Amino acid sequence: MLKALIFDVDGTLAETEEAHRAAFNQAFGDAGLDWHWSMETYRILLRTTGGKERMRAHQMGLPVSERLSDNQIAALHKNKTALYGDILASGALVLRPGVADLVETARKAGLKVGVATTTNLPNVEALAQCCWGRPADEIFDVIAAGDQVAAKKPAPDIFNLALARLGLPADQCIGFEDSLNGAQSARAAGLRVVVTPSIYTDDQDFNTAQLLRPSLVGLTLADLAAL
Ligand code: XBP
Ligand code: MG
Repeated sequence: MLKALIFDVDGTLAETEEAHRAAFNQAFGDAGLDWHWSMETYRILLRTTGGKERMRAHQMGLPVSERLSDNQIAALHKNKTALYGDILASGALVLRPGVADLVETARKAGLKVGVATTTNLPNVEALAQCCWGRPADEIFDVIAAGDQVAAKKPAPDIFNLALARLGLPADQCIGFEDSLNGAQSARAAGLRVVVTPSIYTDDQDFNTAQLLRPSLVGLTLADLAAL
């Protein structure tokens, strides 16, 4: 029996990563750093989930004398989050095709709708306001986000937290992801997973997903229940 849908945010609900990349680059400039992430660099850096973790991964390629402390990374990330919020507040994003319909259909059918994301909570709120024009807690029954868990995707922790908050076992839920890290996280939490690759993950291998589609357009609850 299908009781809940659990969505990743970045790349799954909307193509957010160009807004994240712009916010990172602006934060680097604000801090007087000469770091700049091109699309090619960012595709590689996205293998590391989480903004602070991604900055740490980036600086592993720099001389030790140029590396920032954890406190400096945290300050940079705080500004990046504010800048990302500004970008979304300007209305820069739309939901990916099929997302709004599936969320609405699920809610009308009495299913719960949750979020399991690596990005931090203010960014989920910013996306809900930008894309739905409503607060996140009116769209989602539970939100598991960012640093609420110690280990980010591909670890199962964030999906496990969403399941715990829903009070449901994994076999009554389906996860929605756009990336290999995300699909592995959902699978490790015991979920069936639907993958809709995004602009930065279209070269990844999703052979462990139950369903791989270009978008959520036309996907019905009956299709999901049959997975
Ligand atoms: C998305 C991410 C996030 C964003 C940045 O992964 O890795 O880190 O790129 O967000 P997923 P923060 O879609 O698999 O959850 O800067 O808030 O960490
Ligand atoms: Mg994602």
